[in-house]
Amino acid sequence: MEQKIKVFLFGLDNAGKTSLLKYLKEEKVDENQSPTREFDVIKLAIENQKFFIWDAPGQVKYREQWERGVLDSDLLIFVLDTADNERFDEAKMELDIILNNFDTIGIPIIICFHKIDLEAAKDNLNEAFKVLELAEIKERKANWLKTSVISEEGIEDLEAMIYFSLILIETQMNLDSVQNKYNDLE
Ligand SMILES: Nc1nc2c(ncn2[C@@H]2O[C@H](COP(=O)(O)OP(=O)(O)OP(=O)(O)O)[C@@H](O)[C@H]2O)c(=O)[nH]1
Ligand SMILES: [Mg+2]
Repeated sequence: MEQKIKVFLFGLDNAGKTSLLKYLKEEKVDENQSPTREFDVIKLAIENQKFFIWDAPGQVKYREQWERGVLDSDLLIFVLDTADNERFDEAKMELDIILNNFDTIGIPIIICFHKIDLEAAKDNLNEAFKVLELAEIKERKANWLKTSVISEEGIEDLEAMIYFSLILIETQMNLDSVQNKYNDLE
């Protein structure tokens, strides 16, 4: 049976999640991308492996749905609008809610410092690192990169990171099954 990999893509409204996902899937940029209003599940194939990416709606009124949307995820991707430092604290708060969610324990995360084509984003990068406290993320694999659908920076690397996260997931699945067999012996 084909393995179903679920990826939870989240971040504040206007961060650029849907744009990034569209670019990964179709290499297209929609200048008039409208805000997402409900979870959109997009199938993305990388090297014949299918990933089911849940694009979360970022506006405040939809965020309470994230708790349900994140269930059974294999990988988390957090997108930050790096140009908008006025919302870094809000972004950090929402990131922490998901990281502290019991259902996401041990699940790897990729952080995208997005819109890096903008000068403001480049200027804010150090501040973004400090506010998000990535070094403090414990007991899960965390990776970060700079991305943009305008300059295309980081797009191929992001694809590679998503793909290689699969190895981590498979390793964990194998460990789980070894553990189950071991338990059967007892
Ligand atoms: N400069 C720049 N703008 C971007 C980039 N990615 C997205 N945008 C713009 O950012 C705005 C928001 O993009 P969306 O993809 O709708 O953001 P979202 O995170 O999906 O927002 P919600 O669906 O409301 O949660 C749009 O105007 C995009 O054109 C980028 O890499 N660089
Ligand atoms: Mg969206």
